Order: sequence, then C-alpha cells, then structure tokens
Amino acid sequence: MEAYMAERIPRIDAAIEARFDRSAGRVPEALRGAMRHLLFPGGKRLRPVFALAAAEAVGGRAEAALPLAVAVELIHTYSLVHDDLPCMDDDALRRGRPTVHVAYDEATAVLAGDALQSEAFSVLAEGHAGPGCTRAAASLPEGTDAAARMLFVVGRLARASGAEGLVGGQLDDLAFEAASGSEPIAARAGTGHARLASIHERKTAALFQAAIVGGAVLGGANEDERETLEVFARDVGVAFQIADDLLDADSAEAASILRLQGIEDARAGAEGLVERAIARIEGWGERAGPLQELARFAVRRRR
Ligand code: GRG
Repeated sequence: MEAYMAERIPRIDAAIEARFDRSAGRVPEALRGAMRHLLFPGGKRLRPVFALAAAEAVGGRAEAALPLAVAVELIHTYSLVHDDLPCMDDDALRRGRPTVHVAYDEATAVLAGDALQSEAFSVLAEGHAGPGCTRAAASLPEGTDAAARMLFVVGRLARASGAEGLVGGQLDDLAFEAASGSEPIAARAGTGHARLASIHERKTAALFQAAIVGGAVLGGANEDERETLEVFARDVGVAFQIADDLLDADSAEAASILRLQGIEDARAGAEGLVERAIARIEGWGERAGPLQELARFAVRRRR
C-alpha cells in the first residue's frame, strides 16, 4: 500500500500545485498563502488516493478521477481550516504546525476556507486538473456521457459537503459534544450509538463516499458497481472516523466514541465494518486490490 500511495500522491500534489500556479497575480497573496498553508505540506491525502483507486477498481484510468481527487482534498482542507477556528474546535496546532487562523488571522482563515470550497467545484467544472492546465474556463467535455458523469460527481460532492453532509454533521457533532457531558451514561448508551453513527456518516463518511463513488463514476462504473461502492464507502468512512477517535483517545478532548463504548469494542467495530466492506467487492478481482488495501489502511494507520 505504501508503494501505491507513494506513486500516486506526487501526481495529486502536482495537480493541486498546478491550480495554484495559475492563480498567481489574480488572488491576494495573503489569501493564496492561507489557502496553501494546510495543503503544502499536506496530510495523508487519503481521500484523493481513494478516488484514484476507485476509478481503477472499476477498470478505469486513475487519471480520469484526478480532478475529483484534487477537489476532494480542497474540500477536506477547507473543512479542517474551519474546524480549527475559535468558534469550532479552537485549535492552535494541526499536524504540528500553527493552524491557519493562528498563522494568518481569523478573517483570512474563514475566507481561505470559503475560497478552497469554491475552487474545488471550479476544478470539477473544468474537468481537468493536470499540471500545465492554464485554461481560464473549460471547453465542453467530449460526449454527453462524460458530461453527465461529471455532473453527477459535482452534485454528489456538493451534497456530501453541504447541509445534508459535512456541515450538518458538524453542527450535530457540536451539539452532541455539548450534551454528552450532562446526560447520564445509560441514556447516552441508549440513543447515543444511533446519534453518533448518523454524525459519523455525515461529518466524515459522506466525503469518503463522494471520493470513492465519484472516482468510480469517472472511471466508468456501472450502476451496480456504484451502488455497491455507496455502501462500501459509507462503512469505510465510518470506520475511519472511529479509528480517528481512537487515535485521539489520549488527548484532552476525550473521543466521542469512547463515551459510549470501550477501546477494544470500538476497535473491533471499526475492523468489522472494514472487513464487511472489503467482502462486498471481493469478486472484483485484482484491480480492486488497492481499494481494499486502502480501506484496511484507513483503520490501521498510526496517525
Ligand atoms: C461551514 C463553518 C463550516 C464548517 C464546515 C468544519 C466542518 C464543516 C466540518 C468538519 C468536519 C471534520 C473536520 C471532520 C473530521 C474528519 C477527520 C477525521 C479529519 C482528519 O482526516 P485525515 O486524518 O487528515 O485524513 P489529514 O491530516 O491526513 O489530511
């Protein structure tokens, strides 16, 4: 899996870099710097690699999913910039570096997040994110099928990142965190699991779904494959969030999942979700191998 990621991440980085190159002189320098701050150096680039692997899993070319890979990483980065803000988690450090509102200021961080979000949809609308891309506007994609697929992907990403997905999940998570300190444990355990699952599905898994389902659609997936990957990606995304909570288990903010169950139960739950997801695409052959391995990596990672 390391070799697979090491080969693909530079392609994703080059495509993101190409977007910034072309905006030089047209975007205020402070805004450009704030938008780049968490992108370079970046994180694990898990969602964009998932998008490429999904395209390959259905027999397509990884390149077909490159615009989506860039778009998903831009949305992910915007969500981190806003998640760190004083009105949200109020974090001063991310990946060992100052967060954007600390390195710049709060207003610039809010605007950088907004701009990253718009940029993501601009990348998709142009349908092209490769190095050397200098077009200010897209020419029409070839054939209605390509256009229809891209339109589906745009809609899927918009839904995942909007009120039904990331944003609504984040709002409910803030309410869940605020309430869980005051509720008795028995009450929490009764309704807590369902509430938390719904939060994980929207706050985290929705973006994995957009990356994986969208990547596969751009790679030429048929309707059966798309439906299978909707469930695969939801389960992997939820498992990823549980694993993330477990990595945070020792931090000052006790992880949400651990308010409802013990570490071992939570870990077993995440592993079970991923193994079930992997089994769903067992018959897809060798080309789906990287997608399956990435799913395992998502829950076994150390950071
Ligand atoms: C509109 C104000 C406003 C907010 C947008 C902030 C927000 C909505 C949503 C936040 C959602 C969020 C931060 C979910 C956490 C998901 C998560 C576990 C992120 C960490 O992902 P990794 O480990 O990060 O892939 P790296 O560092 O590798 O990029």
